[in-house]
Amino acid sequence: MLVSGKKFSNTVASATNTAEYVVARLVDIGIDVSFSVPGDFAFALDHALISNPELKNIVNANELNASYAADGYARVRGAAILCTTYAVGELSALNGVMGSKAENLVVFHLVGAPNDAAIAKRKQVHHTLGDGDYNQFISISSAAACVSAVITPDSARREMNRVIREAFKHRKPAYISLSLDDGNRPVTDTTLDDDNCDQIKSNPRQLSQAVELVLKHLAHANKIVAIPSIKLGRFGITDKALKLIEKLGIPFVIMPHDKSSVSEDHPQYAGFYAGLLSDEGTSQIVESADLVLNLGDALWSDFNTSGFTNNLDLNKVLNLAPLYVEDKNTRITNVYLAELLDALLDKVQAKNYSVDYNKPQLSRLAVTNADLTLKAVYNQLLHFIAPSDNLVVETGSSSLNLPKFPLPDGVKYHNQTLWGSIGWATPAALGVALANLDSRVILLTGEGSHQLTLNELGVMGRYKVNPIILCINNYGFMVERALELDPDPSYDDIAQLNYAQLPTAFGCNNWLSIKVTTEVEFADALKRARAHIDGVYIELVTGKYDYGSTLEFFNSHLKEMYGS
Ligand SMILES: Cc1ncc(C[n+]2csc(CCOP(=O)(O)OP(=O)(O)O)c2C)c(N)n1
Ligand SMILES: [Mg+2]
Repeated sequence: MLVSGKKFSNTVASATNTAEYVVARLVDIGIDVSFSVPGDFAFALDHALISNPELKNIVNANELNASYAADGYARVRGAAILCTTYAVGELSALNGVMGSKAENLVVFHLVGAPNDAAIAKRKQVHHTLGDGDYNQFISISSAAACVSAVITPDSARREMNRVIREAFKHRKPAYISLSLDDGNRPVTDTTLDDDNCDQIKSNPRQLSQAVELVLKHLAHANKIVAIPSIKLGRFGITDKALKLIEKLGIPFVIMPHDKSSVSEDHPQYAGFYAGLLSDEGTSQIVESADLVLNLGDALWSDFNTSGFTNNLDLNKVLNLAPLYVEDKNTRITNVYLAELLDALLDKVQAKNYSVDYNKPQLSRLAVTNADLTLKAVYNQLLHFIAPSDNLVVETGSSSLNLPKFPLPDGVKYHNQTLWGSIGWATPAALGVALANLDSRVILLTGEGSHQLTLNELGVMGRYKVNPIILCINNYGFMVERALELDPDPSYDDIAQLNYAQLPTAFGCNNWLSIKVTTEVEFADALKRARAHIDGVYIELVTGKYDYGSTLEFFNSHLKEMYGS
């Protein structure tokens, strides 16, 4: 199954037109929520979204929010539907869709286009530049996808087979354009629907070369350390990779972007690996290994390596990427990691290499009447999180400070570590919540980021989503203040809103909304939050220059951070 948590249904059978067919194909792979902003050129698609009996359509506050919400949903369920209108809608969504591309998420971006007759006659219709050129927006939007199609009634089945297969092969967004009049016409394409679009096959010869290469590396190494990547989850193969780690009997470490891919309570866990910010002893464990097994193409990016302060000889790395295998000399393509892991699981011998690592324990700080500090916020939050929670963390001081802390087993951590577009987390929390109705979503956001997309609160209220939102109000863009050479530039000051009043203003009925300024007030608010069944909004007032030690570290390593 392509998408988790849902049975294969057959809504394609009742599709009466091409728009309904396109939507039904996506519903039938297990997607049960769509995120959208309607528009006249998209009416056929919009109708299809609300008429499919298995689909709940969410009307977002704007297209960028919709794209972030789709991204959040896809993180949990494996794929999402985003629907926007021609040009003005689709272009607004593109930052979010591009983020999904960077973060390996399948988002089907459906866009309603003007009527074919208008396009053929190069008419000057709205949402165009008036120049009769109807290709430019398709080419811009396609750049945020790994596959794109202009669907027509006589290509719909063939093209949907192709689009779904490619999107799942790469685990990246797909762009689907459908004109208003074609959307309302019945499908005439007689190609058979391919219900096994996720059955991606390796090239057998290259797969056996890859197996040989990996076995050769394993045979020549004794000290082997694995690094499981977040992409394992995206490709639905975390369990297989963990089985390999267990069968080999080798330690594994986790980098910031890959946080919560595998439990930090696993007996073979050997720590948080992030350059000079690594757990004590973990850098030594990784960097002194004979072989580092990169499972799923974990990135050696700026934030994964704490500003490139790791000291790992990359020649020792064997990268088992989702679609290829690479060592310092060779890259073998057309190898699908799911199949490679299966083959390796049959063949590898235990290495039984163990290391000394003591997981840092998070002591509980005493709660006093003192003004709230970031340190107290993290400490209380980390003791508050329950194993079934989904923690959505925004870019900014939150995402730089938080990954270093151990998380309870079972907590799912979501962050846009590579793309890092502020504003993502608030709508993404909506998407994560709708994807996972049994879990409580905790959103940790800075107030500056929140300002970009906070109108999505109204959507949360409308659809009765009940996150616990922690909005840190530190009087501006603190992460930037911390990274500036100029200590206090005025561009990091932002409008001061009455954050705790937002849920009421946005119509979030029965939400608990509290502004806290001291440690004890925060502790009390958290207690009430867990017991409150509707949404909770806590504004946390912390100091304007209260950075946290991680940011101080980044500040003192700015040169490395920017790659020089
Ligand atoms: C879309 C976008 N615009 C600008 C930035 C640059 N940027 C990164 S973090 C940040 C400030 C975040 O401030 P806030 O959310 O208040 O968090 P704080 O660091 O203050 O806790 C900015 C402006 C970005 N990453 N993405
Ligand atoms: Mg801030």
